Amino acid sequence: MPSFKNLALLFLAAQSTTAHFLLHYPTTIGFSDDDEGTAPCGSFTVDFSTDNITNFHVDSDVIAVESTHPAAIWLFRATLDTTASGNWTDLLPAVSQDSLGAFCEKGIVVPSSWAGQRGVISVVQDATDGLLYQCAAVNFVSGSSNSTPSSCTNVTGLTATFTQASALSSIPASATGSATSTAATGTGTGKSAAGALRPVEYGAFGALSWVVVVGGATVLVALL
Ligand SMILES: *[C@@H]1O[C@H](CO)[C@@H](O)[C@H](O)[C@H]1NC(C)=O
Ligand SMILES: *[C@@H]1O[C@H](CO)[C@@H](O)[C@H](O)[C@H]1NC(C)=O
Ligand SMILES: *[C@@H]1O[C@H](CO)[C@@H](O)[C@H](O)[C@H]1NC(C)=O
Ligand SMILES: [Cu+2]
Repeated sequence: MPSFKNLALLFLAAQSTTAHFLLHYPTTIGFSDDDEGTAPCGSFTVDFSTDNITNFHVDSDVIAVESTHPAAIWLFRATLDTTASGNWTDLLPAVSQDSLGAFCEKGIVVPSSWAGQRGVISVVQDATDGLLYQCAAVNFVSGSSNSTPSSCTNVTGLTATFTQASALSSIPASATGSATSTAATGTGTGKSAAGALRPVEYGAFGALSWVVVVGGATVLVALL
């Protein structure tokens, strides 16, 4: 007879096969498996009077996601536009995750001048089901987060590398509008805050190379 624990695991497995991806931190404004493909927030509308609002530290904080697709490319971005209709700032280059499961990017930096203002953190995933969206309503606060949420974990064997993603760089900011996307801190600055992802060489918009430290092994990744 299956134990309670096994049933719980089965239940979790069944659940996660239906969820394209989950935004664990900062808290999502809503998740709908069927409508996660609806830009800009997976069919949900930001509403600061009802949403669960997270304090997000401008100098260093985390974004925790969980993918049920075997491989995915992520875009992490933010805006002071509380309608999430545009004015996006990319927080990192696109990140390619080469495994299914939990992924937490630490050391996310947003412009320090945003402290004291409300805004939206957006996560976009490009994977087998196309572009999928989640948003979090946040208060940008000064300083660095001094605690890591328990949801901030990496699946064993995770590899994550910066990449280029044409689908993500041309995503619409809304169903009808066009995206205005700018680099958060400029190419080559602030990116070392991204934990083990370290840039070693930059091109204008073309060639990027990154040193990626994965489980102690260092790999040089060169991308066209
Ligand atoms: C808000 O988010 C926190 C942390 O994830 C959670 O514990 C709480 O239940 C949420 N509240 C609502 C109303 O969703
Ligand atoms: C757009 O973002 C910039 C900061 O990146 C901010 O100064 C400006 O107020 C924003 N505009 C709108 C309309 O949200
Ligand atoms: C997860 O892996 C990425 C890429 O290697 C790294 O930057 C990040 O700090 C890791 N997250 C945790 C919680 O260790
Ligand atoms: Cu899916």
